[in-house]
Amino acid sequence: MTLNEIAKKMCAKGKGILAADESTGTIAKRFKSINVENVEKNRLSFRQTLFNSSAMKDFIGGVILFDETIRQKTTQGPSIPELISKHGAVPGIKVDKGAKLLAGSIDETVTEGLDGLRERLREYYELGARFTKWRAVYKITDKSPSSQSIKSNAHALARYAALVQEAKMVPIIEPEVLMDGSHNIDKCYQVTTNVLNECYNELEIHKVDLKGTVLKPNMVIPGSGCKDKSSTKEIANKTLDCLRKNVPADVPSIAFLSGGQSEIEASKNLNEINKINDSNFLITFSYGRGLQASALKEFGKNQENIENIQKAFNHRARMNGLSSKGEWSEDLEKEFAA
Ligand code: 5MM
Repeated sequence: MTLNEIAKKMCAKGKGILAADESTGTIAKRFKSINVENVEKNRLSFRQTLFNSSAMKDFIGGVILFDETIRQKTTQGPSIPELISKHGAVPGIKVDKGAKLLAGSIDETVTEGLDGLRERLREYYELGARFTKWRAVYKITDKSPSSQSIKSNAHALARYAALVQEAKMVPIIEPEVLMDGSHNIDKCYQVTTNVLNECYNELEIHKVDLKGTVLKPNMVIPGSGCKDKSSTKEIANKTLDCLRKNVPADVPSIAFLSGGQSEIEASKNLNEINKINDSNFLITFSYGRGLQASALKEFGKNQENIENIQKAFNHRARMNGLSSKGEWSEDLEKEFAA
């Protein structure tokens, strides 16, 4: 398969990406919230339960894994990447080493992980990965994001993407403008514009073939502490407008992060965007919390109750599958939940 074909397969109509790449620290927070011990056995058990769900075949085009997970064998025998591929989904891997303090800047980060990346990529390909992910993080405050943070993160994202294509995998480019803060939707629009522009400048300089990439952006949305709430329609209009103006047409697929939105908000907003999507972009989800929150709660209630955990996951995957076609509704949400 060409990189372009893989990028389209991951985000095929009606499907999206499951972001199950929580690093050990992040999964620790998630498990703490449900009183589950953060040990390898439990991490495998939760993820394997999701990857064995019936929704995988119909609604999931790709799964982003963490280094530990891509090396694990399921308790039934096959490796985790084999289990994912069996459902027709593409296994992928998070390859960044996290957002680290950016020297010379106050409280901003740059994502690290370029040293030794070429060698790590070779190994991940052997383990079955066909796409990768790298996340840059930008916080909106009076002083940030600074041009130092926007430029350094874009440079790292582009060098990462070039190495990944050299290794014959599709890079997911994830520049996340965080929802934290009291900024309004227009500020988010402006910052997202600046961030995307700089990313695509650098990607061009580093000769990345955009046809073989996937963009994983934030939606254009007010900060979580903003008093002026925006309607779903306004979020959809501004998000699509921002993407149309700042993402080159060669990019085949755009898969949003959920970024702290509730599961329903994430489905509702994605649906509205797809209802008005008149671009050629395949627009879908690449959700972590937006797909897993309810399933995680069930896992916390009873780890052995696979049926309930899978039921919760299947429902969210199905709802987001509908949203990726602009076919979700509150009625269907209730009908299928029943
Ligand atoms: C699943 O969380 C991912 C990993 O985060 P850490 O490296 O901090 O552990 C994260 O990159 C995720 O893929 C995206 O942020 C999307 O997840 P949400 O929950 O925002 O949809």
